[in-house]
Amino acid sequence: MCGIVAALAARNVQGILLEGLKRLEYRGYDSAGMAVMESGALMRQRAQGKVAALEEKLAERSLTGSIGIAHTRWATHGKPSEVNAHPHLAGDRVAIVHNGIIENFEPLKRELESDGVVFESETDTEVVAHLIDRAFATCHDLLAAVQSVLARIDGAYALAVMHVDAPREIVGARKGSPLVVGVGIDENFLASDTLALLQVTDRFVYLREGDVVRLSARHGIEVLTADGEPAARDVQVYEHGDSAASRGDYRHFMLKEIHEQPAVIAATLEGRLSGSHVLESSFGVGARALFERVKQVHIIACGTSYHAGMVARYWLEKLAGIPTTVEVASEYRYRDVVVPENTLFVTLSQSGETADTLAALRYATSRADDLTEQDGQGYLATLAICNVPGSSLTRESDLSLMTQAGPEIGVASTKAFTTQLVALMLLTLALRRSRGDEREAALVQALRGLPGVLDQALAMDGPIAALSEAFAEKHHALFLGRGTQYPIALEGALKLKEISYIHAEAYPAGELKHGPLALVDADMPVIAVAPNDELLEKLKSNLQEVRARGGELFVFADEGVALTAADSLRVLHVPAVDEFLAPIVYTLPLQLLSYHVAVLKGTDVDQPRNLAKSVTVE
Ligand code: HGA
Repeated sequence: MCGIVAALAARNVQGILLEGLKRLEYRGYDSAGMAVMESGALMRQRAQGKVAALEEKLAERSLTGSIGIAHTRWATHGKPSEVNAHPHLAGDRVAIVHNGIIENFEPLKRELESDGVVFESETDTEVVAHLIDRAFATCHDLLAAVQSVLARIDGAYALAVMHVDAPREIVGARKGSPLVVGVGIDENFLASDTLALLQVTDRFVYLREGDVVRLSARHGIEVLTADGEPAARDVQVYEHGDSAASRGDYRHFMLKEIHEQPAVIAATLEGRLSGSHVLESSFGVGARALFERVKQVHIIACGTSYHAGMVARYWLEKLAGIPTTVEVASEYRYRDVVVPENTLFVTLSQSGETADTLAALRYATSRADDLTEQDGQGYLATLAICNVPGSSLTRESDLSLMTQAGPEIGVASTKAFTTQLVALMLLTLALRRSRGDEREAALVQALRGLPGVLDQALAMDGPIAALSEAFAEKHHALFLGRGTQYPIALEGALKLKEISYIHAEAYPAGELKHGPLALVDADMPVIAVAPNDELLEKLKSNLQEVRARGGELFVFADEGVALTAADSLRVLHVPAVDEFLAPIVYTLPLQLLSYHVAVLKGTDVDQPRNLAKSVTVE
């Protein structure tokens, strides 16, 4: 999604803003722009396409000044074009960058047009620029002007605004879209995420929902709540270092992140296990007492996180005996949900800012209030499983469990997914009634050994790279799995779609004969995930159904599985592990397969077309 960077410094800011935009490229975007206050005038450069195109323009005509705002745009209102790229100006007096959607922009635009305002772009954002211009003309204070305009706009936003008559100030605001303040020495910054600013600071203020902030040479950083009250916000030190922002020796961030999985899973487990138990305190204060009352679980997520939730449903029902539903957030939030007594509401999101998931959490909380009024019921508690500390999702949930994946730059999620699975296994074990039994001890031991098994799985890289050649020319692929491997098949298909643009579908293997078998021929590679679990024999019969139709089969199977490779059947052995952890291990070869197919096809692996990293608009 869009990225914002803003800087108020005592030095030239063009380089800082440009580097910030490059660090935000991973979020996905279609155009970029920058405005700098140059000798009391707002100067702007914008370009459609990559930040490199903006950089070329800046090489021809650089922007020189110590205060500026910059943006990468992922179009929601108006096509990707230079004229729609941010920053937007109003009367050469106001410059604004915006992430999000102004839902009531149409009536506001009509009102401004009938007042003689001529719009330059098709965006919703430009409305805000003109409203601020008008408000400033009356109050002559940028902060007050922005506050008065925020009272008129509906929707989601992170904003950064400059005005020529407030030449040493930047005002920012956030509601529904992320914005952090980077705290420097005699210089301060705003950005959509910390990564954009790690080149200049490791100290951050995480703004809260509704916060408005003024950076000024005179007053430093002033934060106000949505009600206009001064707010004290802690400065937090970012502890992951700056290495996440570089690919190191890897060709792509995605490959680096695939290879980081053993380490980040070890980090996610650290401090969460004691002897042969999971520590409930990892989930927050009071988790133990709450968990004892849980009778149902509702899991809400989007995309890859939704697949993690689907795996957890099998775990929670089989290991903990707790009825569980899993639903995509964009459906859940518009549905009349029935909440059985003592239901735990769980959200999964890498960024903690996913618009639909956040809206679902807010809906669940409001729903709980309705239900409480009506019949004494509502959700027992809300729990967020998330990778970004201080994010909206964690702040607004009763409990949270942080995954320790570190920053994930590749748009296609890899390490965030497997660390979510580990977190969900910890939740499953923490919710079991029969705590302290052999099953828990065995799983805790298997979890401790998991990073080592994942290292072995990564050694499949070479054979998988060779295998990927069979896919590069194909237009379709079918993934099959059963039980917990069905969501892994879905995730494998999603990965292939996302980065190689090959149309891929996943089915529970038992569904094959109920429809998709009609698609199977020599041009449709079929990938099956077949660990040595109780469903293996059934899966083998499904595989015969494919072979009988001339389909080309690729089977990922445990080392002990007796499947003999043949002309139309290729078998890749995956290191064996406790059957409950197999979905985590089997994910890695499927990630590697998508990666190598995409590399062969020459697609943009880290920033696939049309996609954005943290989806902060609905
Ligand atoms: N609505 C604005 C900003 C879009 C956005 O935030 N994308 O992530 C536009 O279309 O320019």
